[in-house]
Amino acid sequence: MKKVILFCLLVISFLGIYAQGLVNILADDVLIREKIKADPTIIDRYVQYEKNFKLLVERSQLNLWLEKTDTLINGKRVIPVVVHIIHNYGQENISDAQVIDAIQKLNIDFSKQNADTALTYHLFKSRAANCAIEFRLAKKDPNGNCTNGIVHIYDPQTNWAYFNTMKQYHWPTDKYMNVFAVNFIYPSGMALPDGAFIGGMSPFPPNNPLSQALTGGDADIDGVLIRQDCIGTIGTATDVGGMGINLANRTFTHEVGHYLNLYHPFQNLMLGLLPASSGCPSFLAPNGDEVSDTPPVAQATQNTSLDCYVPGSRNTCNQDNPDEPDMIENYMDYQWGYCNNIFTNGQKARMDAVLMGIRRPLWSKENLIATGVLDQTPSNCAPIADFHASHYTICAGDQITFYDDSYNGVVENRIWNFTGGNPSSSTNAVTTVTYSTPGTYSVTLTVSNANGQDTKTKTNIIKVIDPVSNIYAPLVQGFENGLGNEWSVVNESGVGWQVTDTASATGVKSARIRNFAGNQPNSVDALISPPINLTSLSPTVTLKLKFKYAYAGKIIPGTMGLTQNDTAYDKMKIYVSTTCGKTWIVKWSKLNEALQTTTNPTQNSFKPTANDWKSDSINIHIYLTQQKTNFQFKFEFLSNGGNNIYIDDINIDNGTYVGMNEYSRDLIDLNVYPNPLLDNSKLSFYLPYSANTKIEVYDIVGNKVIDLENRFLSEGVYEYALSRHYFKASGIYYIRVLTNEHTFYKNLMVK
Ligand SMILES: [Ca+2]
Ligand SMILES: [Ca+2]
Ligand SMILES: [Ca+2]
Ligand SMILES: [Ca+2]
Ligand SMILES: [Zn+2]
Repeated sequence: MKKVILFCLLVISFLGIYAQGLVNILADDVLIREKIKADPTIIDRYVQYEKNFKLLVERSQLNLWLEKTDTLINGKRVIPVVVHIIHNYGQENISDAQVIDAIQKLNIDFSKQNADTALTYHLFKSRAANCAIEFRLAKKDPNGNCTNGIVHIYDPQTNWAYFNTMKQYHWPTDKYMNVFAVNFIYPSGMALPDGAFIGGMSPFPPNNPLSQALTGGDADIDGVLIRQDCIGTIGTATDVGGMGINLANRTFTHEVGHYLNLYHPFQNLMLGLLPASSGCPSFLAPNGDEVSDTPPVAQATQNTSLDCYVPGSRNTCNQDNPDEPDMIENYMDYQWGYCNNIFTNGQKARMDAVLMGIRRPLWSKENLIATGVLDQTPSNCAPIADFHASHYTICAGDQITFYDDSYNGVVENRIWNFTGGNPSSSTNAVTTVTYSTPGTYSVTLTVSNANGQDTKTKTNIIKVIDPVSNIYAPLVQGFENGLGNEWSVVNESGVGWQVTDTASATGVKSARIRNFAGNQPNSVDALISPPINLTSLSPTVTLKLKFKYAYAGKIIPGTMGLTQNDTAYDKMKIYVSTTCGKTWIVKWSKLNEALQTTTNPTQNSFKPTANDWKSDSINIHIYLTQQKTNFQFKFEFLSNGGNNIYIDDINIDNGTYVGMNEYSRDLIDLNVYPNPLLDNSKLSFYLPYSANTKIEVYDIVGNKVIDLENRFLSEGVYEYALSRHYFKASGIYYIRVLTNEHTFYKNLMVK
């Protein structure tokens, strides 16, 4: 079954910002149309639902909801809130201060305390509603334990968050309004254009047939899903999508409007069956957003620059009577956040009705007690321990910095334990630790305050690697014998790199990610080589990382029309590291059609033919000239819900081989002293057997600059003068000692 989304998708295209000015890509209409096309009976259920719901609205307009006056707090209905911050220890792990700011701003908007009500068009000022709702962060969790209402959860799915995320982490939806702050909202079954993102989305109450169509009737999928930089007005919200501005400061207000059963003023569900959609009233679709004091709007009002439209300046529907301008400043329309400033009395009546109906348990007195929100003293809970490290693999002798990410209460006491590290313990929030011995190590953090303590141990998370690898080039990986123990696979979600016999460039096997199905868009897959010692190769011949790959895009018929030709393409990057995986440098990157090795994308699970394989290479000679003893590379694949990728015939070999297995450079004691070179420097070595021997000096690109020796030598010690004046230019040079059996190298610095 095709999965489709509707409701608020505030999609902002980065690409549009620089090329064509700021553009909102509107997904809603397309998505609603798709859903209704697939199941037109949604309309019947919707009409019936709205008919019943209107009865509740009428009752609330008669103030009959005051029967629950006992739970009004300062004249407001108080809704307990829990904010789940789903994060990957990056900036998306937003601060509690940003969440508290977001709740404050939400309360300002819902009680009409916002200063920009002054900007409301004069005709609409009298319709502006104080919604008399107050949101409060919960002080007790579902088990009655002390909470500050903000939960920080490590989960890489923050990069592809959707209904599953809400399902997985929600607290009881009849007790809390669940808010999920995430790094990236990625609806399953959908391909977003590169650079576009969704600001937030929120299902209507779970008894609304539109929500049911979406969630499959799962009442646990209920709450607000919002990008971490579209919630609140401080912290990451000041730099939405890296644009350096907060234009999404009302996304939270808008989404909570949906949560309380508000539609967009440009909504027109009935036309879902017709080719063109307009929010203007028609015989088939008279009701728009089901609110009478919001004038109808033909299409979402979208800013084309950072400026707001002048209030009262647009009138896209003339069927309204009297014909009023569009209420472009309504929170439920689509201008930038700072252009919006009003909920109407009609919208409030719908919110009142939903608070009398399905959402009534939230603000019942028993629930306010159960969630602790009647107690307004600042919470002081025991902290919950958590931490992350700057790096998880390093070379022996290198350092890692650890960060305390504990939450839920002030940390008054802290003790770290770093097995195998120096220091081996610490009480600082941020601590740098040196690891000297190769191995795998665990880290423990214990935090406490007067109300309790908590301990977090992460077992074997630190990998310390010998910087001199005993795996020597040449390296040939054709996957015919599997991956091999030394290789590692990172798989954030779904399917990962696996050896397959489905297709191959050479032999019968290759490595593949079966990305066509079962991989979450925006998740990362990596295939990482072991550290490779390059000193076994000669730098006289250029060294390249060679490989073959095969890839095609995926045609997704009948999707939302958000991507060109409805095709999803993915991204692959190749990185190298000479720091045992601590840091990586991108050497190769391809995405979209450029990654494709076929002429066309395909609707099927991609399986390459012989012609579909493409050869490529990356020049890595610099690492050979630098005599790196731990050269590593990784193939990283970023899924966009596209198709399968294959690699084969990975190869690090320049056809030379120093023969380290038998005679190492150490064995012949090949040495230059002083090095960097001075006028009295000498080259010396011990020749362990008698042989025809050449001694040559090469520059960094492999040009021979000096012939020092070319004759038969007996076993013994030899010494040659190597004066600075032999060399025209400063730089790195190589001495090559070549016998008929072996070649030995030594690098040389000339300053
Ligand atoms: Ca209306
Ligand atoms: Ca009008
Ligand atoms: Ca192969
Ligand atoms: Ca994966
Ligand atoms: Zn919306």
